[in-house]
Amino acid sequence: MKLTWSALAVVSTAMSVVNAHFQVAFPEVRGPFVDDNEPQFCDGYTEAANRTLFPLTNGFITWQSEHPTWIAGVMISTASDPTNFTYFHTSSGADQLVVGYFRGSGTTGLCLSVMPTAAGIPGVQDGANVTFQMVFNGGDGVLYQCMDVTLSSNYTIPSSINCTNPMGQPPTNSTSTMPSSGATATIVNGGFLGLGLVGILAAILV
Ligand SMILES: [Cu+2]
Repeated sequence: MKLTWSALAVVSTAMSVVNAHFQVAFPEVRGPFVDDNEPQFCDGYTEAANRTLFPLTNGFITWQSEHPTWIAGVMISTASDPTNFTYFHTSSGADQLVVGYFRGSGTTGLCLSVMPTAAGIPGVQDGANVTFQMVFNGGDGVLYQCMDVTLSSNYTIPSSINCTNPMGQPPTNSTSTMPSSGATATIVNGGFLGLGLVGILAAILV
């Protein structure tokens, strides 16, 4: 019986690794990561929660990935309690983006540069309650995590939270859509900086 349970534990651990997708570390997400729910809106959390301060300019999102290559982007809602995807769309139905979709690589120490006001989205201003929804595809479907924040021109992210290699850029095209597959998508925007640094490091090592 003991053997059976440890075998089950091994299988369970292996499955959780397989199912793991991506996890945001900063700013705080709506609730504890639930990998089975990550294909759903806001990782399954439909109500705003754990609202924290976020800078009006020069912000970033730190995160990690279990997939070595991926496509990522960040949508924004200016509603105080966005409960479904409609709140993250423009009036024309496109994804409302603060980080345009781009292809990148890496698993740890990842961060996305977020300039909330750069896209010129109405309502993105000092004191506004907004929600970021990070969108990710590492090859096993589109995944989501949400961060409810209050934008503040007086707030600076503590130096203890590191973003040494920011990736992503403000979207230049508001109609950008999430590529349907990590394998075939083209680089929509950004991403070259991080990949370029990896290339330089590889060149040095060689
Ligand atoms: Cu995954």
